[in-house]
Amino acid sequence: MIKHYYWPTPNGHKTAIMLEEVELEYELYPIDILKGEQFAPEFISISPNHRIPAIIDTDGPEGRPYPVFESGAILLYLAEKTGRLWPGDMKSRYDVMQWLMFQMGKVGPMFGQNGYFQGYCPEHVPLAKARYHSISMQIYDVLNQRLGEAEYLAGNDYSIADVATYPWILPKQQAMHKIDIEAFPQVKRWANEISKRPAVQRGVAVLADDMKVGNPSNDAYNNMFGNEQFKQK
Ligand SMILES: N[C@@H](CCC(=O)N[C@@H](CS)C(=O)NCC(=O)O)C(=O)O
Repeated sequence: MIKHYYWPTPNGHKTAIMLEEVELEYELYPIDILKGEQFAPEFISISPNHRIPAIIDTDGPEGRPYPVFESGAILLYLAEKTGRLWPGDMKSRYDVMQWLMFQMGKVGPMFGQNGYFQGYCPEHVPLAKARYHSISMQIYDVLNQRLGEAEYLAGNDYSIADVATYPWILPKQQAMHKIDIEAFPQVKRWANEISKRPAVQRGVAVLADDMKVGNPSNDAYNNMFGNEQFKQK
């Protein structure tokens, strides 16, 4: 059984979708990052960088409980455990790996910064807004080019690379990131296709009403972006 430590953000949606896709039995452990629940020592013992998502596989390697943090590692772990959304041959695996790494190393971190400066930063910082918006547009362009030559990010088949990337392209993310999806028709086509998958709809719906984008309270801001975030734990 998988214990899923989760809050409904783009990184959280990745593992929520994956668990629905691979149909493993799981229990939900909400970690409200607006309330600072991510700083509880029990959670930090599972996720040392106090970020969701995280899992514990109660039936891990050698039959022992095994904790995993970092969404990309969790997707790989669940893919390997189930043999799903992760191809068998080496070339196809590394086609997936490259786009998964691109999501983890570029899409998530840069869209995250763009979202912060567009939607959360209490100051108007024009240079930061322009910089992260331009980087995000450039990333959308890379995705658009790729999806013009392949149906899914890693080729013909839907994979964990798509599971990782799709939640960052949801309409509410586009709005926060100030992206006009019409300028990226292949990304629009791909996102539309993925949005029809029942497992994706179930995954994105988990606790969906609990996460509001923008306008956090002072406490929530401090927990996610302010003093609480940077205290030594
Ligand atoms: N690289 C991490 C990033 C996870 C992450 O940034 N999670 C955010 C929500 S999307 C979080 O838990 N924030 C709480 C905090 O920063 O304390 C991953 O992919 O798992």
